[in-house]
Amino acid sequence: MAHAHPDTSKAPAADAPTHTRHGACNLCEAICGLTFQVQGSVDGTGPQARIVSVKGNEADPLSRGHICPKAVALKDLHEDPDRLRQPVKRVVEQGPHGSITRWQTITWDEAFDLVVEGLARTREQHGPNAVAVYQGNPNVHNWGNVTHGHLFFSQLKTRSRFSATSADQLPHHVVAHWLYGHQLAIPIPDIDRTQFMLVLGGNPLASNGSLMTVPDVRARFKALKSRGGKLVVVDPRRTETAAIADEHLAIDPGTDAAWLLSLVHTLFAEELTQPGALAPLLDHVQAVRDAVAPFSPEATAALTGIDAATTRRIARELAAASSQGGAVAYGRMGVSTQAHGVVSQWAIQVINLLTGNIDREGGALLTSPALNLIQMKLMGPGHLGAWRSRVRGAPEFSGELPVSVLAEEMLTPGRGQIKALLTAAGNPVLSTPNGRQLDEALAKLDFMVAIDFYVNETTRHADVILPPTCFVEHDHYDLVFLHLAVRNVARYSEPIVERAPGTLHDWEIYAELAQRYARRVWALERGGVASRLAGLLTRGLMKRLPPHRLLAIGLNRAGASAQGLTLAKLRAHPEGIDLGPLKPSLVASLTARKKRIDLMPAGIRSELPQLVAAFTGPVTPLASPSGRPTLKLIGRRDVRSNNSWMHNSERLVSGKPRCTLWMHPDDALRHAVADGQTVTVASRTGRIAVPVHVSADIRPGVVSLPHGWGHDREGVQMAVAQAHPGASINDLTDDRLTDRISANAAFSAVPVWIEAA
Ligand SMILES: Nc1nc2c(c(=O)[nH]1)N[C@H]1C(S)=C(S)[C@@H](COP(=O)(O)OP(=O)(O)OC[C@H]3O[C@@H](n4cnc5c(=O)[nH]c(N)nc54)[C@H](O)[C@@H]3O)O[C@H]1N2
Ligand SMILES: Nc1nc2c(c(=O)[nH]1)N[C@H]1C(S)=C(S)[C@@H](COP(=O)(O)OP(=O)(O)OC[C@H]3O[C@@H](n4cnc5c(=O)[nH]c(N)nc54)[C@H](O)[C@@H]3O)O[C@H]1N2
Ligand code: SF4
Ligand SMILES: [Mo]
Repeated sequence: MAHAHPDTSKAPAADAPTHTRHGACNLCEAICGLTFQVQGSVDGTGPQARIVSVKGNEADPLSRGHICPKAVALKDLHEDPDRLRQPVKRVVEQGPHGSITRWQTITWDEAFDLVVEGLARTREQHGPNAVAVYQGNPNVHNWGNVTHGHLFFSQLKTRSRFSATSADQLPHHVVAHWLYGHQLAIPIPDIDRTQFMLVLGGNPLASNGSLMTVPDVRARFKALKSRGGKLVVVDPRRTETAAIADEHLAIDPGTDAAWLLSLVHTLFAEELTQPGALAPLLDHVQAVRDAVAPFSPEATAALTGIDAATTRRIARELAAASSQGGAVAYGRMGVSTQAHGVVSQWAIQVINLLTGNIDREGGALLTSPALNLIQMKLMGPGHLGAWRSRVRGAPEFSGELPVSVLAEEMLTPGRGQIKALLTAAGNPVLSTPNGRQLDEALAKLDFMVAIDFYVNETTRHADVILPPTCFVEHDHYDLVFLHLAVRNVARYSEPIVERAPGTLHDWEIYAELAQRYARRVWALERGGVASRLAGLLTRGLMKRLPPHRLLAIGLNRAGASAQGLTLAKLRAHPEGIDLGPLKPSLVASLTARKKRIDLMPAGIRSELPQLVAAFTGPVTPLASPSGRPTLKLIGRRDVRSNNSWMHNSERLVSGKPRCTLWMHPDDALRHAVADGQTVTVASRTGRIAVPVHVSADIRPGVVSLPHGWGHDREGVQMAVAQAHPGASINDLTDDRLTDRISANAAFSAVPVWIEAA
């Protein structure tokens, strides 16, 4: 790989002139527009540039100037001395006091050779499924991974594919696929026009929204209230969002499905259904009515902790608002990652459909992005259970197995056992259930490679790490989150600064890997010489087609350029181009895909009868070993944290430790623990020590911890994070607790107990 670079090694002088650059933040789904002040060269002609300041871009039609403290940390990431800029390989040496691991910098050429050889050899020896892939969350936040990643992954021909999706939003995709015929057909709440918003298991004031790209959500909720609308939050904790809501219902964790079925029950029982324009398309309405009959609000109240009168009132308020401007139920992480994630997300869609709020202003709508991945068929409609995992028999979804089975597929001998792993922009040791077990399994692999710029809890197990550039060093067009935004916007950002000499973008890494791997496994590939040659040629071509060229082609294909939306125009408007509010479009896209909406998919039809006893019978306390009182563990996000990987920025981790166990005063009394005291929390899978934060803002019997902490593992090379390690909630969560239908990780309501204070 020869990359010519001018000498940019000198830092710009302190009084060097500053330039203004517009970009976006890719850290979370809000994709806020940013304005950077940059000193030095931004085009490679002078000393390497330095970011002087980061501010919100007032001219951005979506984010309107909003940012959060993490945006400024993009500068810290750029400057972080711990961030890898060159490939490294792990070298274990025998010293006088035992073995020592060190990371040796190697050339890109050597690194690619090692990776291709390591993966190809495993495939030759153990078959394609012995090579696994785990793709973490930033893959969808970095468009080069979206445009070029599949080139390489598809070549591996492995069924052992995993991603953060199954520790997150998998139920949304299953339900979208079942109801609307496409895994990405997720209706987005029309927050700017609705009159009633019911939020379950989401805390957008901390997370800045999810499956709802909604920068400046606080102002949008305020506007909802000032136009006479209502915000209701259902969450076991009185979150930042619950605190500004009109009403907060502190539900018992893991019971949302029961409560939502009671809402559906009430809509039928009180004749509140009004499906509106979609009515002629709905199949099996009567079957839903019959199936929810046992789940009256009275029958589920003991389980959920929400009294029947409140449930009935919420159903009535939602129905009333539906005929006065629109209402929408929205559920996120907290309801996806539980034992009944799919049933919960299905019930949410059913409520929105039965009240006529899907595909209408003020309800929830599909978006109309300039590049529509559904319409352009750039993503398949999805499939569930086309095959099952080897050990547990968990279903695949759209070619991926749930990450809860990853460790057991590595640890269980037999044909198809995973022997090699590629992680790309992921940290599954901290982010997947029973992370400690995975940590141990990774240490036993024959070969591991990570595409990542940190030596963290996961990548420390790699044989080779391929580090891509960081966000401000490459251009960006948000292929995924512009699809999920509360307003239609198109925005392309140039790189903010010149990349460091000799570095590669993610897409370049994939393009190179794809080409070299194709040559290496030539003999293993099926198909004739012609098809194999075509594959090689495509890969050679894709190496010459950077993401922005594909964007230009895509805009043309989508017909967007016909309406004047070209790459040149996007370049002239780095703040973004407003394409207007969400518009009804579901019916048109439905007819093209799947003509009707089956309200009662087979997976739900067989599931509901099985839930009657559990949801409406006597409430059984959680199993508790040796008689210890058992608490239900849930998660938590903090605005200054970003999953597991922004903890190496001093400004984001300074101040009081945030990895604390929230506990209700009654439980603190029962366990004789005081605020600030460190306790050992245990579960079936492990134990961790964390300080307790006593607060009446959490439901009794429930404790909450944030995820993404636990940086004290040996070999991590992130100095700031190591100085603020915290402990990993996923040493307590359980790979055996999963959603009954999709096998998505069930992080909510994990039984834990306090071992020692
Ligand atoms: N208990 C519990 N567990 C959870 C959650 C929870 O709420 N509770 N949340 C879950 C959710 S929603 C998610 S999405 C997952 C996230 O889980 P993961 O995706 O596994 O983990 P992240 O912490 O996002 O790690 C991202 C990694 O990508 C690297 N990275 C960042 N940018 C780039 C880039 O541009 N290119 C490359 N190649 N690498 C990059 C970072 O250095 C880091 O190592 O965690 C899940 N785990
Ligand atoms: N600051 C910050 N922002 C982020 C991230 C981050 O790590 N930090 N991560 C990003 C990612 S990858 C994602 S997916 C999104 C997630 O965005 P959100 O879905 O908004 O995530 P959380 O803030 O974790 O909110 C989940 C809420 O569910 C509640 N909850 C837990 N269990 C239950 C339950 O059983 N029932 C109900 N009703 N509620 C429950 C929790 O108390 C919590 O308030 O955030 C994104 N934005
Ligand atoms: S809310 Fe913060 S982290 Fe999310 S995109 Fe905006 S600035 Fe970035
Ligand atoms: Mo996520």
